[in-house]
Amino acid sequence: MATAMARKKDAIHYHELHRPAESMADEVQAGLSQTQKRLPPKLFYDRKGSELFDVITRLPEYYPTRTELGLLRCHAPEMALQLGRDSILLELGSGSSLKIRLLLEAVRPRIYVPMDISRGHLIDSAQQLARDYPWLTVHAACVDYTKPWDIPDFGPGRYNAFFPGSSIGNFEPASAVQLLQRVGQLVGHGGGLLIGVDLKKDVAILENAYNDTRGVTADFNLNMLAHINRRLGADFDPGNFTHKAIYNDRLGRIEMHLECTKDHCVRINGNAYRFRSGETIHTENSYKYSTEEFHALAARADFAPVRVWADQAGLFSIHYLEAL
Ligand code: AVJ
Repeated sequence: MATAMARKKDAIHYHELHRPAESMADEVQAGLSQTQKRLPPKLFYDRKGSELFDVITRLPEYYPTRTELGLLRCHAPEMALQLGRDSILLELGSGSSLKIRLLLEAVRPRIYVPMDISRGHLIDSAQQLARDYPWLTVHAACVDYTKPWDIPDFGPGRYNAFFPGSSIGNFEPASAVQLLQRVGQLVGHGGGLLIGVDLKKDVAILENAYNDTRGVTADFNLNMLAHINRRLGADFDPGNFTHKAIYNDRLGRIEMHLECTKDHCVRINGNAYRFRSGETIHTENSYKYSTEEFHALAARADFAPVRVWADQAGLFSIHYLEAL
């Protein structure tokens, strides 16, 4: 049981639910062996990547974070009414745990469970939060939520999940359904899900958000190669790749790629991978959903729509749904 792994770290309880070393080499090997090479977006988030992502969230072109924060500020009381008080509140991909601050006073959960793959960043953020909200019990869990996972047993009570940032957009629709099904099992019948979903919109706005003029998104994308070098002793030269982000209109998603600029080989764990100039490594999808599309997706995971909040310009939405 996961609880056995709980350790008190300063002001928080910590749960180690992730065994990264077992899987990373296999996932990289599998992804780079395909005709269209691919690497999973979770590999963006080493400490440096988490820091770069925080810079992205403040860029003028990157509207999602700013817009979602505005919605949270504006509608926190209504959202709190839906979530109810004294719940056990899980957060998927909690990152710096900044968004939850806008809800905490209104929601007053009994237990807050930030979950993230970036261990150091998770612990620092959870500890800071616990210091700032002394009344709150914090159970931080290092989790790779792209794999089946369980949470410690927090006993009976109302369970809610908070999944902001439109990270659900990183998943292929079929995998998104699977993840939401898992969330539905964790919160149980009648449990709530408050989830941020990026809306379909003008292509220029979308593409600019992933091609910022300062090149931070490019650094974020390229940092994945440095992360793999460090963790797996690979010899990627990031100088041989350039950042590329385009909107795929047919599939309704932003695609990020690392485009190879010269023929060369990369060695990882005793294997050699051949790269040709012009080919790409597909590093991320970011699906965009209309409200109707997202309701249909959620229905496949047995979540019933209850409320949706969106900004005036129709850039971003936050859904509250209930598990059937
Ligand atoms: C964290 C997955 C929501 O898809 O917009 C930002 C990640 N990638 N810029 C997104 C990201 C490039 C982000 N999510």
